[in-house]
Amino acid sequence: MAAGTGARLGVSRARFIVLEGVEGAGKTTQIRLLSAWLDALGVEYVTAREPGGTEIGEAIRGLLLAHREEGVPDETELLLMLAARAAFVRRVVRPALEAGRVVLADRFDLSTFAYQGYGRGLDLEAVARMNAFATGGLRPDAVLVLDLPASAGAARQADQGSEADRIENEGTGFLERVRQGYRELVAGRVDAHLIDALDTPEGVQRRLRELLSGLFPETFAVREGS
Ligand code: Z5A
Repeated sequence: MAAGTGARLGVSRARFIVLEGVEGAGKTTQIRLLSAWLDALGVEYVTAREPGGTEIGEAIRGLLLAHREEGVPDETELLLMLAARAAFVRRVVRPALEAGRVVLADRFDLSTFAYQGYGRGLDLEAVARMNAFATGGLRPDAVLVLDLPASAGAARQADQGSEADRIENEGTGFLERVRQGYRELVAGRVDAHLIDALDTPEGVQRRLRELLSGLFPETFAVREGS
């Protein structure tokens, strides 16, 4: 059975919200804008990225994203992502939800299904079983998938001048499989929502706020004076 998030544990405003999408979709930008909104609403929150968010998770991130001459077997990549996630859930997400805070996460389990499942071609059912072990069954309250063609995301990253990491370096064929994977995954999950990320940052942010206020008014509705 899925373990409870803050809301199910009786902490009314705690919600686990995940931003997803291909590189350059705007997750970091939107989390920054959502943070400003939550500040204005007086909602307590934490933000974190995956892989990462903990000391061990950040060390694993370094292992995963560095370029390697001999390559990284797909199974090794999957297990490292999940090893980082196990620490992330236990050290960051659960404590924050239990303290009544909103968690805004830059990636979670949909990334694993999209990248290691659709992108690498690993068996989706096996990925789901291993992911459930790593998370202890914890599921997000909402997954907001910023959708845009992989080539558009890569172009944004190139404009930014940042060097491609090992996974980004797989090229647009791989990243387009990931993008299509996200679209199929959203269609099969009630907690996931597809958002057009080709809109302006402000337009995307408007849509995210509308969505969250509609889904969880007790957490995200505007209160008097905020
Ligand atoms: N990965 C995996 O394989 N399996 C897993 O289970 C997990 C992860 C958890 C982590 O990278 C890598 O790990 C990732 C997936 C893999 N590899 N890839 N690809 P990451 O999450 O740290 O980084 P990223 O997602 O690849 O890139 P990013 O820099 O975090 O992208 P972003 O946060 O989505 O975008 P951004 O930084 O907000 O914006 C990028 C640029 O676009 C920037 O210049 C913005 O100003 C601009 N931007 C943002 N929004 C807009 C709009 N709306 N219009 C125009 N320009 C915009």
